[in-house]
Amino acid sequence: MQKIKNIAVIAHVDHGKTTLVDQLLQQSGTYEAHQEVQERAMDSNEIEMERGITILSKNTAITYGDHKINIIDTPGHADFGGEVERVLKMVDGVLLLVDAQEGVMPQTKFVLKKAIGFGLIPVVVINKIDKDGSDPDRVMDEVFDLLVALDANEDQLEFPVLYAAARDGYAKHEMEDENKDMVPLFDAIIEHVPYPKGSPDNDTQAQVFTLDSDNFVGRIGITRIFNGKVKKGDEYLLVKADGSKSKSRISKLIGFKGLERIEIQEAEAGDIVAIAGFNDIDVGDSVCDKTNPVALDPMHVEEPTLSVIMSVNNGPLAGQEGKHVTSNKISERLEKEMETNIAMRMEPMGDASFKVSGRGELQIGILAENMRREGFEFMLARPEVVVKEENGVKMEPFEHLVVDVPEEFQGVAIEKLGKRKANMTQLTPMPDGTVRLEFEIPARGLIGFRNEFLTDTKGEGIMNHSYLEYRAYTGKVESRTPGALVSMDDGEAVAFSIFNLQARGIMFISAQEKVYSGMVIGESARPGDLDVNPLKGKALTNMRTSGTDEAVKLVKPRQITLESAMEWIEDDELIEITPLSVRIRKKSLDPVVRKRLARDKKNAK
Ligand SMILES: Nc1nc2c(ncn2[C@@H]2O[C@H](COP(=O)(O)OP(=O)(O)OP(=O)(O)O)[C@@H](O)[C@H]2O)c(=O)[nH]1
Ligand SMILES: [Mg+2]
Repeated sequence: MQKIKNIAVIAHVDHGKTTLVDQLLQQSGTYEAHQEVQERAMDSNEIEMERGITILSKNTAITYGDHKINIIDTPGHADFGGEVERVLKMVDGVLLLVDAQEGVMPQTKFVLKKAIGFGLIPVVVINKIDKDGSDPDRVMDEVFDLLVALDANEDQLEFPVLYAAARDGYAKHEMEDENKDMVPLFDAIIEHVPYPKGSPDNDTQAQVFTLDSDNFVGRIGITRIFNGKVKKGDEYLLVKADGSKSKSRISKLIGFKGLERIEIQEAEAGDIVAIAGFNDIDVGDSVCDKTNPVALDPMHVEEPTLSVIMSVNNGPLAGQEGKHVTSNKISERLEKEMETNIAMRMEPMGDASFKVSGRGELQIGILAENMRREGFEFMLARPEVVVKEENGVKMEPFEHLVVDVPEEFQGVAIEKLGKRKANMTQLTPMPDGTVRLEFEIPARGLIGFRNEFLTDTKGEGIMNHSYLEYRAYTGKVESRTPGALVSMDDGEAVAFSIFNLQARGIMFISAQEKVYSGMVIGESARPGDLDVNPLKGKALTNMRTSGTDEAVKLVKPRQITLESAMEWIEDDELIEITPLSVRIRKKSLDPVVRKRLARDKKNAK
């Protein structure tokens, strides 16, 4: 029987997980001599490469001595925490990376809490020790305190520690050690990560934790085999979370080796392999022996905390830039997403609209970004938190928030967060002259906060948050104060009018851009919306010198991105998203209707 170790690499965002996996792949000699490999090779999808972050967890396998090590690289951003949760059950150990300067951050807590809950003993890797500001001793203390706070058991508190610079390719047991490679880390994995339990002689039990597809064989389930064997050509029973069963033959069995996939004939308990042949295979399904099927527990991940209404674009420019624009197409696409993305939900709302729920704005934003790249066109409303009722009490999600700010911005950060119902739990002066402030805050208070925070701290503030728990609803939190500049006409924006409107606020559009009545073309300098005309040409009395229009000096408009728009909009606004454009508009395009709604709202107060 092959000797196998299964590990997941977990950490807060950017602490170096994917870079570490690069080095493990390289130094284990998994690549062929001539193979050309990109940096952060596991971040293989388009948006991951563009943004330099991991979004989907992915697995690879290396050989080290006589061991096979299956490694799952996970995302560190809080919005993709569901990815971490679903893989933790598939492994027998974790590498917990912590940045030697930043130390324990919100997502470090979230992922470590989950790992401790599964009874795993972390191999702690204090990473980036090459950084000037690094303080490995302090960070090591923080990790220990965190484990104590998480009620880790005695074995878990005995966790092994390594000090590493993943980018430079070394890890060591003590800071003083001189070695220049990853051998100490490989050895720590072999020594401290337990061998898989289960036996190849038992009846087959495997569970799917990721879906994939292959042009030739269709849907593929990447599975961890807990017991027995899986053989190509043999028949197995697929048991779904709802208990329904179906029999199929494995048409293709795929093993992992570095970045490659290889066809294999058979695999056994402890290993991670991809299985083809089951048409409706889903994440969480069990692949079982057909005569004695014993399904594994379905997978649980934390429920979504944020939702957004997605609807068919019905504005005046609808259908001009997108390929898939109908409610049917959008519905199909969302259903497909929910099959693989177990941390998200979708619910048809009637009126060609759907409620899409996830862990945060980035997670929903990435789905929307993927859809626009695929040719979809649609609208998004303002994100709302998912409110629940427990024993008659209205509950809302809370987040653990850490902000790092230069000392002079401490006051404004505390004041602004106070208005958003944040409760400060800790204030720590950091060695580099910044202050670390920790808060517990209703997730609602964070919607739209990032922009304001960056402005207030002149771009020097850093904020990080991750899900804490549901608590009693806290009442109204403050939101955007500036109003919108709303176009009152349809047509192409004229440079001369934009020039004049610049005095009223920050423009979102450039000259010649298409606008329509009810479209938001800028942020007003004052509270309250303002209807403006971006189409007004130059007054006739002006001298007509040729090229004067170009002479008009226009400030560069604020770039509206999908995510900045999600942060910015209010309840009465929508984002219009097409493969080419992101526009903001009023929900009701008719100015008369808007006036009436505004008056009703005022009267209601
Ligand atoms: N100075 C220094 N930088 C490092 C080290 N390891 C990684 N980095 C850098 O840290 C950044 C983030 O690295 P990634 O490997 O993408 O981090 P990650 O944890 O996979 O990030 P997510 O998957 O998005 O959570 C990159 O710019 C790396 O080059 C290190 O040992 N020292
Ligand atoms: Mg990564």
